[in-house]
Amino acid sequence: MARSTLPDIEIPGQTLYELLFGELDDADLDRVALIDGPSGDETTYRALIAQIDSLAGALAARGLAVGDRVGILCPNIPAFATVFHGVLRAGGTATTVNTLYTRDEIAAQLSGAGASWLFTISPLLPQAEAAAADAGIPADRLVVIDGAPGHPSLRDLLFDRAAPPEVDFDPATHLAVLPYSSGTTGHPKGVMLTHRNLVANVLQCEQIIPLERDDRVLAVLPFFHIYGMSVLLDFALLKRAALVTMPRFDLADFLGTVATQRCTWLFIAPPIAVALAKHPLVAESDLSSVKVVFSGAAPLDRALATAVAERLGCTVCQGYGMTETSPVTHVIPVGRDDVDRSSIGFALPNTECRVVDPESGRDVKVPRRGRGPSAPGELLIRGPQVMSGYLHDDEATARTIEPDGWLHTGDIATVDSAGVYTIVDRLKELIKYKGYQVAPAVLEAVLLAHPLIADAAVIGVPDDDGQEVPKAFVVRRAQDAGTTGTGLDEESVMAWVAERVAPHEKVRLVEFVDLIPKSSSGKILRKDLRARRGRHAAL
Ligand code: 4UU
Repeated sequence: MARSTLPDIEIPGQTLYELLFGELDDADLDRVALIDGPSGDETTYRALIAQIDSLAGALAARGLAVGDRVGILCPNIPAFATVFHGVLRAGGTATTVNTLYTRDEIAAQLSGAGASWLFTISPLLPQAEAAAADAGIPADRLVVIDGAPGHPSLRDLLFDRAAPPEVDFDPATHLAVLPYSSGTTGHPKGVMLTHRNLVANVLQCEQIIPLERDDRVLAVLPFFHIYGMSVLLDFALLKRAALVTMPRFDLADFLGTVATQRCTWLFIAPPIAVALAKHPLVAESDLSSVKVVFSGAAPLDRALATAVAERLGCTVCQGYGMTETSPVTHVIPVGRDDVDRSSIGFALPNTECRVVDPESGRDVKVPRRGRGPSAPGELLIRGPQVMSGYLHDDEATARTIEPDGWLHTGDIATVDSAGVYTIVDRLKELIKYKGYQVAPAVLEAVLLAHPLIADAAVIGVPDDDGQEVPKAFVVRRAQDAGTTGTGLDEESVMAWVAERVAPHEKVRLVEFVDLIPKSSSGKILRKDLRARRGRHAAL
């Protein structure tokens, strides 16, 4: 067991609103908090806080009680910050929904989380309306931020001019957010994160990520995912930096926005690093304002990190974390050029780590100085950023968090004598496609519903750029076996899945097999499937 090499910090008993917006002086209030990338429209901290307070007041006046759950299905626009922090300010719990989700996926999350309100934007209204109906959310509680007939708009709520409510809850136990994650296995589950979890994580980040007031931070990573939520929407605002929002990733827009807005920090996931390293458009763009590119959410290759650093003339760093840890647990400090870019750096303050051999259950030995990394083992985390559990799923909670607080990450890591951790493999079944979670169990259920499929398993394999993509192994039904053309082929399998899941969850490779390897208890032996393809074994 190892504590962080950094000194512990005190975690105050504040709400997230109190921490972020409790103490701004006039100079801070006049600073720009948010810039809408496409239009360049600016929102000051003063305006943002006024909107957050008004929205909290309106929600309370319209019946939102402390602890009520509110869905947010919205891309990165400045109003996301108002809605998110307004809901938390009123004592509500925000369940942020992936904007790519199908109507059924949205409905499952809203129902699972028990949401009684939903905020969305008019282009997403068809799926939002259908999902809200399934989840029993009435039309007057489906707020369409930019307005739509039959629904309140954000403007309507702000025009109530209601004073923010006096709310009373314990930040240590009150749920601030319920993002969804499939964790180590199965379908997505509500991750219960308290105000204390989020407050702790932004303060932990502050010790190791040197973002400053004058920084201009590109916010293209979705706020609905924990990385964008904590690191951008919470941490960058705590630092009084300016967030430049982009509703979707498009390379030309991305490069244009960085150049126009003179962004200094880019928080990205590895597929964007691939584009930055390789795409010809990058050579034509003015990226001279960029000081730091910070990658997370999936493994960053060392050569890729070097290529980006050289091409942009900036520092490339990496962070690691998961929804269940609010999310950040490890970061490469900006000034430490001696630290390997393919590592995840050091544990944050107040964060304890173990690397445990999954076979023996024993902690691996940390080698002495100069002896290289330890043997690999599962990374376990304990700290104030660890979730309180999965919503309505005691079994998954018990499987993931030990009684004494250690959280199983499902990732395989090594550690060296200096306390530098490196993720070398994944024990859990989760797939990361462009940094998004893809749960094999979800895709396997969709595949098994096909009348011509007898059995199926899905794993992640690397594409030509080294990025992970979902691949299905499929066993045809007996009557179809051996037939070609008439029955099941790769395209029809991919199309079947594509019609039923969000775009990032599509199966992108298919291989027909005679049998899915399984253990005696019926668990899919994913390692055996990975081993079928030698060059994929190291993912
Ligand atoms: C190898 O993706 C996230 C959180 C991302 C994040 C957090 C803090 C990025 C930067 C940062 O500073 O959360 P989830 O829940 O969607 O996915 C978690 C999983 C991890 O368990 C691991 O398998 O995503 C993978 N992962 C990484 N893998 C996340 N970051 C890394 C990484 N290297 N740097």
